[in-house]
Amino acid sequence: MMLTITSRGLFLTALVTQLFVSVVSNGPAKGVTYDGKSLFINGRRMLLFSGSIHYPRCPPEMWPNIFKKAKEGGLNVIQTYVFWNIHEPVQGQFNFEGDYDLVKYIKTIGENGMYATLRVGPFIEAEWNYGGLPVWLKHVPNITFRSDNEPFMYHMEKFTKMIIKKMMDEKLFASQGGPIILSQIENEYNTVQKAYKEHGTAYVHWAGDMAVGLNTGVPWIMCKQSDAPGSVINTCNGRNCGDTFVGPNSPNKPILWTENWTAQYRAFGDPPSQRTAEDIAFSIARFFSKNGTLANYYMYYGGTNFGRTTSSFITTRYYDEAPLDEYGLQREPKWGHLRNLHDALKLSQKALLWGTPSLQEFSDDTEARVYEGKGNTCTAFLSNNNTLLDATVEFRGVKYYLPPRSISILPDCKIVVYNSRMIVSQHNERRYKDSNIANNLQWTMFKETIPTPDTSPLKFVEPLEHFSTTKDDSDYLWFTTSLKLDATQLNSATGRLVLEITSLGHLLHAFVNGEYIGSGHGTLIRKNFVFKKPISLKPGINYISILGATVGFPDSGSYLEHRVAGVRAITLLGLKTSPLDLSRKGWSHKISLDGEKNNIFTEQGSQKVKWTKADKGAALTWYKANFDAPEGNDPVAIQMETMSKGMVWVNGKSIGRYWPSYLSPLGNPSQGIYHIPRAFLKPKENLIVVLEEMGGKVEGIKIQTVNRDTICSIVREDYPPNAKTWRREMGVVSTKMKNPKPTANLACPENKIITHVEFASYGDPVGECGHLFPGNCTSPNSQKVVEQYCLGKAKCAVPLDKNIFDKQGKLCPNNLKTLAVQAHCGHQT
Ligand SMILES: *C1O[C@H](CO)[C@@H](O)[C@H](O)[C@H]1NC(C)=O
Ligand SMILES: *[C@@H]1O[C@H](CO)[C@@H](O)[C@H](O)[C@H]1NC(C)=O
Ligand SMILES: *[C@@H]1O[C@H](CO)[C@@H](O)[C@H](O)[C@H]1NC(C)=O
Ligand SMILES: *[C@@H]1O[C@H](CO)[C@@H](O)[C@H](O)[C@H]1NC(C)=O
Ligand SMILES: *[C@@H]1O[C@H](CO)[C@@H](O)[C@H](O)[C@H]1NC(C)=O
Repeated sequence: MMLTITSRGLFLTALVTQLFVSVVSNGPAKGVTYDGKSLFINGRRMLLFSGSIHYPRCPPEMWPNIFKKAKEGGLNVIQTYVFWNIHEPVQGQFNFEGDYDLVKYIKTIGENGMYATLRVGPFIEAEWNYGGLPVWLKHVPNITFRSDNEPFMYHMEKFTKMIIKKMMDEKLFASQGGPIILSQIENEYNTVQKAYKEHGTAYVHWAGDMAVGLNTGVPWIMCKQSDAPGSVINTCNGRNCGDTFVGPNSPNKPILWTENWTAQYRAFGDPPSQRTAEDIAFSIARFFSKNGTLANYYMYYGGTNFGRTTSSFITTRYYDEAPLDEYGLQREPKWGHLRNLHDALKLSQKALLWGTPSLQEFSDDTEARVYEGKGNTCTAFLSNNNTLLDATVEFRGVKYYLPPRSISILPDCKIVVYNSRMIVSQHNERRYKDSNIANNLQWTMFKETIPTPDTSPLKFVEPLEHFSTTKDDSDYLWFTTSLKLDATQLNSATGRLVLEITSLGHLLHAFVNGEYIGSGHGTLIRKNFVFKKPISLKPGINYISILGATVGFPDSGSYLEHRVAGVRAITLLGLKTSPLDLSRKGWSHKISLDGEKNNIFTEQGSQKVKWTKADKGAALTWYKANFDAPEGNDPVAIQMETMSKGMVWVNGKSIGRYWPSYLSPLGNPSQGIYHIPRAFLKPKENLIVVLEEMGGKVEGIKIQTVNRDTICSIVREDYPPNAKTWRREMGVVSTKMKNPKPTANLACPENKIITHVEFASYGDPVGECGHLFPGNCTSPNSQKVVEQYCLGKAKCAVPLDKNIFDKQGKLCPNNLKTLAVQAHCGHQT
């Protein structure tokens, strides 16, 4: 996982750029250099606002729109990892096409006027299968990953060189006129270095030297690497780099934040995680107030872990809580509040990049961080670090109010254009709607045959280790054996017979004589588990068939090449001679399911098996149906909550693993709804195939469209006007507004207009978008005024003006007034 926040990096809009033409250049005209203050990109200091977006986590059809929204959000850098295992799935066989077209991805970033950071790794962690390392690497003789081990270094260097050459051949580095301004070698190595002792130190220095030797003309970075060698810049990853980062290991290296986590990635079994817009804004502002010049949001858009690409137990949806949600829709107020922050920092960039910092402390919790430079440039950050109490501070003769744990930005040391706690950007709520035309699903089914030792080719005394046996060709590995019992043994049983299976992870489904008897699974933290279930056996031969499954290879920690999973020990309890250890009884193995081998999720493969009308939900069953693309252009999702665990394919492409039966401690599925990119769909007759491992109600599956058409604004009288309304000219910050006041700004997504005003209250309303309520005083004309400003419009700005809502000033006169509006967007009819 990486979250990078770059402070002091500003993406210059055309307007701001003009103001900076006169700025002295301090580096070479081409390429990237740095000093202790900032990077120089093509000779210019810049503040850089960066966001992580990963190419394999969204189809290429979505890239341009995602980049456009990132740019509108104020980003000027896109950061991506390079995913070795998708590019070289089989040793020596490369794939850089289609979804994996890295060159096209970097070019598209450049075409959108943004820079790129390339995190080559090639170990990347990233909640990605095996941390990005190809599984074949595990089978290279004598290999030790991420250590000064000849086989590992050989393959790592070879891949790194190939990627760098590919980029250089296409002239993609800034030194060649391209968009790449930084590259990263290795990833958070400090977290495992100790485990490798002196081999770790030798390795990480070798890696840095090897990378630098490739002469890309742009700096290399190492995140979380306090002893980054030579010219390699060590950077911070985390939540609050403004306070936790001790700084680079040389005064000549700038302060860069390569991962600031916009939320937390989620594993199956986790409750929802959220990091508020206010909290992220606070830590980003803090970072820029303390000499930071580049911050990266990890993730700015998370997207989807399609197919089997996640690491162990990670959900299919990735960082849905990011400013752009899984569907690429703006999550508000996060997206807008951070855009406003970037605007405020851009207004301050001259002072931040060329000014001299100073600190004025007012109290234990409050302080001013000021940057002053030539020609009276001055920018101040006023901060209140107390999480409970607000504060008023006097700065240069003026009193400023600061809500709890908040930072105000004064680009001219006078006017507050932004406060991290006062959200003036719009809010919204995501809603799902069942599609009218896509839900006429006529399901048919195909049941997997439960194998016996006769039909399982791989024989061994005891169960084989799961990862090494499947080599990740499939999640699934069958373990089968037979057990002969005579009537006397059964009759003398002391009670019920119980099958006990110890597993090293991640999941198993047990069958006795072809009958499903139950499942068990581990967790992200504790992958091993014990499965125990009463069973019935008959005199004569009994078959025990265990389907072991993994949910992604591990991605973190040391010695990844030695991790193990799968069925370990099998015991039968309850016989008179009990317990009966079956672990060394002779086990036969079969890799993957018949349906997988036949690719029955494709149009062609589906014809290889016989499908019958679906009946009620048995374990290990494939289902198939056709559907037409849902109406309109909104993104498409599939509601899977009536199913248990498995995978879904649409037109032969896997949209990922689903596992709604794994409930979080709150009693809800960690993920019940899954994304089907529109790019996977044709207008008619789309083939959907579902593999269900444990049983579920297939008729409960619903195809939906997703929107954020419910938009809100919740602003209070004392909030600053939107940062966008301010200009900086000749060092003076000003606005065209006569009497600068906050406004309730609403804008519909896509080409929609406001069709209803669902809620409007000027007074003391409470709640959040989708759940707003009037308080004890509400101006009676609230609804009418807001409708006048907004109805039928694509966007509107309602002034928070007493003269409009409360001319007589009679409305609860002692309260600061809030204006809350909720509106619905739709297409013009
Ligand atoms: C990113 O921001 C969050 C929210 O304040 C903070 O908790 C986290 O520590 C930051 N990450 C780093 C690497 O500092
Ligand atoms: C692996 O290591 C062993 C012991 O060091 C050595 O004898 C063997 O030749 C090595 N194999 C390869 C393929 O390098
Ligand atoms: C910022 O940089 C200045 C000048 O290099 C230094 O004096 C100051 O201590 C730095 N502030 C922080 C918070 O690192
Ligand atoms: C700010 O407050 C947080 C939470 O109370 C605390 O952990 C941190 O040390 C404080 N930072 C400063 C600079 O006072
Ligand atoms: C309205 O007044 C009641 C009673 O004084 C109070 O408990 C409640 O918190 C008030 N509601 C709001 C939204 O201020």
